[in-house]
Amino acid sequence: MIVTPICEMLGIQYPVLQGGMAWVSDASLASAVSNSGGLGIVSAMSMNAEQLREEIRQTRVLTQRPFGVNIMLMSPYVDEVARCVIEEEVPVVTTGAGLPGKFMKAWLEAGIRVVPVVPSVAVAKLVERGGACAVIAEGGESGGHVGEITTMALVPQICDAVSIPVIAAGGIADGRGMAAAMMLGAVGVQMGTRFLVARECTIHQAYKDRVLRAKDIDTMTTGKRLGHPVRALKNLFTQEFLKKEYDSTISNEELERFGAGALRRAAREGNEKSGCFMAGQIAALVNREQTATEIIQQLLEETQQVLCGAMRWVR
Ligand code: TUI
Repeated sequence: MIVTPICEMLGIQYPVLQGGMAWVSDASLASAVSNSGGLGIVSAMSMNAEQLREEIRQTRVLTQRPFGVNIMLMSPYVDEVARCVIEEEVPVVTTGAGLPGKFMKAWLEAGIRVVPVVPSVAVAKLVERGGACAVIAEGGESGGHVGEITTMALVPQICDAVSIPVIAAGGIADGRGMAAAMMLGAVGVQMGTRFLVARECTIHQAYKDRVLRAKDIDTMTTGKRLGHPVRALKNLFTQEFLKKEYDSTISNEELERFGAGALRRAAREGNEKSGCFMAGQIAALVNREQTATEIIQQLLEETQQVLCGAMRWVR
């Protein structure tokens, strides 16, 4: 058994969170992870308040256990979904791609536990002062919108800088990664890429197949020029995007337009040419479709084994 302070804080059995992935993290995946003892998270990214409300209610039909909602702060619907999580009495909110300051007071007054994703020490300190109960330190190995610093460098620095619990994310997909994160001071992990291939994950099979086949050097980041680099599996889309990114005759607006809808095309349509298959650098380690329960059980067994063997070289 691995029990850490975030288990009690979030009302979960195991210190494992499922990343809130746009067009991916729906009621099916989130409820499966929560039913397996982790914290399932519904992504509000691609939804307006009405759609999110429906997804939250569906999650509640499928699980009695706590779950979270991830609010992508760059979402055009951010204000209405921020209100929706209060109305629906969502127990945990994670945030990404920005600073949650504007919403903190209302969420805390509603009794919501807020756990922001942070890419740097400065942002971690800021959200701690703002009332976050924990932070998710996400390294640049992650899929999707990424910061600069690697998990290995980021987690211990954030652990030193804040006194709230730190959850590690980015490049973690098995017990070795989870044990390593705990050695760096984290008291839990968040995984996205590993849960992409969960049986209960409803994305197109072509997306899962691409993750299952991925090799170590198969991801890349694009979009640095726009201020929000995104890591995804290399394909025709990322190649074309990169070409346009380095072409100074193409405006930022044009580049944004080219990227719009690409994640939906990957996740819902499995479009190999014009889809953006966001995934982390650890995709190469993910080579088996499993249920959420199998993923979490295996992860914890491996972590326990690694942690118990940690004295091996100590004389
Ligand atoms: O948010 C993510 N990952 C994401 S969001 C997303 S949807 C998207 N689609 C197209 C373009 C851009 C996004 C796909 N993947 N992870 C959490 C995360 N948060 N990573 C980095 C940050 C972050 C960055 C800056 C958090 C706070 C922050 O504050 C500083 C500031 O300047 O806002």
